[in-house]
Amino acid sequence: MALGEKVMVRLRMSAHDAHYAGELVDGARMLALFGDLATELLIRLDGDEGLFRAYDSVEFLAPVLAGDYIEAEAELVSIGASSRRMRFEARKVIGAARDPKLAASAATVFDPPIVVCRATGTCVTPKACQRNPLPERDVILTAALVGAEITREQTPHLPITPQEIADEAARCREAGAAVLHLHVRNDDGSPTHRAERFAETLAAVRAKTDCILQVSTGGAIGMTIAQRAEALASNPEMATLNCGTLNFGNDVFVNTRPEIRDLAGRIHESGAIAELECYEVGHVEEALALAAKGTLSAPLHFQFVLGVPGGIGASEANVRYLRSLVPAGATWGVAAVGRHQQPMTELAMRLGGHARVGLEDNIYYEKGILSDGSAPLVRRAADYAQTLGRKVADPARARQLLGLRSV
Ligand code: KMH
Ligand code: ZN
Repeated sequence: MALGEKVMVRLRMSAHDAHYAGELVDGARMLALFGDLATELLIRLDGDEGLFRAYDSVEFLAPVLAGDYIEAEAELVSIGASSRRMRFEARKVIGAARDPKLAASAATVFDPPIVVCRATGTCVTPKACQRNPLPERDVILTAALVGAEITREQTPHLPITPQEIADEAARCREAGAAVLHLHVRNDDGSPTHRAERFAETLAAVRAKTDCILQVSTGGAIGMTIAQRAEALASNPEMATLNCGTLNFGNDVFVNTRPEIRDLAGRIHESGAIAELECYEVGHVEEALALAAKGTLSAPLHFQFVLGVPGGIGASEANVRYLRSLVPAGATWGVAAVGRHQQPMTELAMRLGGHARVGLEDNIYYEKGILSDGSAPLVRRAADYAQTLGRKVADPARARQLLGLRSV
């Protein structure tokens, strides 16, 4: 059981449930359903029925009548040391037609379903009753500072020189970043993947932060695999492995299956741990196939890249499906581009995942307002994590969670 998981029940309100005139069912009947759903969430999370402490909001939004089929759902939205905050919704999906022109047995399917009740509340499982390890409470924030596409014309806040990147890295570390995803640039701002430039840039960054340094082997569109692999010479702790080809805007980001295996081997030889960049469902399946063959070693680290024109869309349904493919013991996070970055980052954190923000993927703090570097985006994500009761991991904790050797 992880954050964001849902449980659901569907049942028919009978004549016995009607409590008021007009076959009206009392609202408390919905709360009884919510209590059973809360109990199921607690049993799945803690192995204990726990206690319902309090509702902080209950809204009755439409009448429930005998004969209605009610679908009730509960979602685990945050986990404290013993408190468990949940969100509830009951919807009627079918109801008697109650039309004198039709047979008394006529019934209607409501499409979309009619929401009859919403609530939020907090349950408690005393620590002594908690029988299962808590799911991932720590969240790892990655800052993608530079990328290969953004230009100074698009934003004056783009760091370019090794020192500018190091200074921005320090601000991101201060804001809550544990991992720095790095591309490098020539002094004129053009993208390069030269080993010397990576060595120079990583040395400057290492001098200013203790973050986990993750180099890109994606490089820029059009770079050869050999060029892209030059980043590995700078002894990074992590490196990205792009797990498939895709249309990337109007370009094609080519990662043939032999090239993916080639880069996976080079990353392994360099001693770095791969982060699996997946832009499509098939990319996740490719990574799982490589792991099954032993080309990739556990623990696996998935990064779902969302919203790239040509890649999988940035939606909750897609994130929930992608997450369902992640095997036990693996970590997952999202890197969403542009306007999708903030909502998908927050969704991922609600669902127990990790997140990546930064100018590489999004230059705006909010619509029409450029972000003053990547650090404000990191800070906002860190602040949001706190509201969920999740702890922002520092680099040392992130190394433990990612299975990296401590430094
Ligand atoms: N800029 C992201 C959409 C990589 O550098 O290996 C893709 C990315 C991949 O960051
Ligand atoms: Zn990148």
